[in-house]
Amino acid sequence: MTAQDLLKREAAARALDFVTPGMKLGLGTGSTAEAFLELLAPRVHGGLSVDCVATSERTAKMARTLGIPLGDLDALAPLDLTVDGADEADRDLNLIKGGGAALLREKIVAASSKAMVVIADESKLVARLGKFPLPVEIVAFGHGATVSRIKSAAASLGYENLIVTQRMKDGAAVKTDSGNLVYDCAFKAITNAKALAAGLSMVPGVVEHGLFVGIATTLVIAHPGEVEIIPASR
Ligand code: A5P
Repeated sequence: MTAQDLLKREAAARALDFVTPGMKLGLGTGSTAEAFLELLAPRVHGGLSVDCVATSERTAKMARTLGIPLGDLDALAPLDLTVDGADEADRDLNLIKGGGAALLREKIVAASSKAMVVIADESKLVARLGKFPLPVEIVAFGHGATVSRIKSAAASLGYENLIVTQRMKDGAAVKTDSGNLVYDCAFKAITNAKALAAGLSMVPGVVEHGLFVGIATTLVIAHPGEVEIIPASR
């Protein structure tokens, strides 16, 4: 296990303190969220009663393998808590998510939860979002035209000449669990996450973007020798 993996596990372990019996839980996607699942499973087998909703097919598969009970969001919402990772987080609890292409379901589940605890190693904590290219989920129909309008919307907010790259894997377009495409937008430095989130949401063809603004309630950041808890100030 690398030093970074150990930090992810420490953040995941600390998030277990937020879980109480009877909770309805959203399960995030990605390696840090998977560390949380691995730690949650023995608690469940030890008698902790929770009803969970997965944010991706990948997470659902792992939860089933680990024997964590899964349910349907429509039946369980509102959830008490979602625990998920992030690609970047700032101290105002704005996030970039979607590195694992699960941003749409992650945002639906988190928005359907009373609380969202974000777990990450310290490399994810940034002074300003944007170094990690922002994932945007786009409908396949007219996706080239949609990308042009994303660039125009970005330019109108001061992000000129935005580089937008379609996410590919093994020579094929990446498709999300909902069958859409993913484009990664190299903003480099996002000066106003709320304004950009609103601007991107206005573009027809954009299903969802990976900016999470006003959704996370607690950041759990693992540093070597210390786990930092950053609550939302709102
Ligand atoms: C999945 O789509 C993402 O939002 C993940 O939460 C994010 O990429 C963090 O993943 P890691 O925990 O693997 O870094």
